[in-house]
Amino acid sequence: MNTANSKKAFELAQNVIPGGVDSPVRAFKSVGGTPIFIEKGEGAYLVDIDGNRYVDFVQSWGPLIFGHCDKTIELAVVDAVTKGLSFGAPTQVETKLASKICDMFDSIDKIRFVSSGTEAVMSAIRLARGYTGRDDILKFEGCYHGHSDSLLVQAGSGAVTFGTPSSPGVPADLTKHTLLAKYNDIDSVKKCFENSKNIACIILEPIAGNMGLVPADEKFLQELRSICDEHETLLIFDEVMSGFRASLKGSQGISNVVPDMVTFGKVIGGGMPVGAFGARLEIMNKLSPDGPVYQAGTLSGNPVAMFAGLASLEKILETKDLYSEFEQKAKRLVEGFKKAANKNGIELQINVRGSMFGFFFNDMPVKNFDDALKSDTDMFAKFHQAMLKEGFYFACSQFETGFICAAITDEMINDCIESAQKVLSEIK
Ligand code: KE4
Repeated sequence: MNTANSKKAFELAQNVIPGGVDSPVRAFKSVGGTPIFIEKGEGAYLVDIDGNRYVDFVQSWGPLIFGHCDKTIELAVVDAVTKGLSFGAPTQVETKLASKICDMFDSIDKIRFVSSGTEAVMSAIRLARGYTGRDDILKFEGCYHGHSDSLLVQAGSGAVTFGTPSSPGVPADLTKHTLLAKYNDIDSVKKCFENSKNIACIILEPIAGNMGLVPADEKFLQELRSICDEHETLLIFDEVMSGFRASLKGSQGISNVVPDMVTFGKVIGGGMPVGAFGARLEIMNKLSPDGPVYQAGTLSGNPVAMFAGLASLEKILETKDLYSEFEQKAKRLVEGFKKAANKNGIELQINVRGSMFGFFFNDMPVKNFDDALKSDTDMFAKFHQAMLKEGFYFACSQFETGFICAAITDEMINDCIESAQKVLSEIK
């Protein structure tokens, strides 16, 4: 596979952009090789600047549920652009998209749009702190919620539950308000509540996609709900990735547990920059300009992005059996991988939730971040690189999630499984 142009482009990019990329994971550091530079998308495919075509199982990390250049979404964007790119003033399309999302969730009376998932989570945390008057927050090892300071936290020494900064530039003074617990481990959560009577919220990915795909146990979610009720702590579901991907209602289409606040992103922007956070009236009324909790954004609710998101959501609601078809394809794909791996003496753990799928080169089921870290990342890297050469584009890290989109056909799934059988027999 010729990637000469991508190699050249990557060299040039690194002269003027840190790491040559605008988001670190794109640099292929954990899988090796040169990141491929994209020329265009076409339905289920990515085409790189050397003319190579790949079936895209990343879809811009989740937003493109109908694949690239979906005509419906494209027309909505083109039409919006002809009326102007941005006004910094209210538009009716914001109300339309907000109403559509609020109508889908009993627990959401109002929603605020922002321009990224990071912004949505950062704002939700501030609102939870403002609403409860408490400073501490609780997150889980292995869950990623964007790069705002309070959430760039790693486990402190085993004894303490308070986190330490996971990045230079984040003051320890800030992260001392962030407690860390173990995913799917309710005792570690109880320990945090013994160490702090000042916890404003628990935030988690109810279907974790940033340590690889690791769904929370239903019992664990129920216990989190009870603990939050007992301590009057808000439960925040970060569904930036799982929203409209795990099911029409994200984790809430699968679990019976209802959070106090939800963050969204990705799919609700249809490929354009959008994030959002929503909750019941008494919480959202605390938000400026109604309430004292400040939050703002020049391009928040950008009309072009709103029309893209609205077109995406309307198409989702109009498409029959969308998620059952996604789930069938996702299951067939990773079960095909597992069968091929086992045939070659390789252990593979697989997970599926709607259009989301994950596979770990690991001989034990993965229930939390410690388990995920035991995966064979070298094997993952070899698989990723080899599948790229076969024309299949997967997330460039063992600790990410793959996606099925509506443009991916059964034939593409069959071809991918066939390639995986070939690759796994070569790399074992
Ligand atoms: P953004 O700021 O990247 O739009 O959203 C942050 C975020 C928040 N919450 C969850 C559950 C997320 O998955 C994300 C972002 N997801 C990653 C993919 N693992 C984005 C890819 C990247 O960082 O380049």
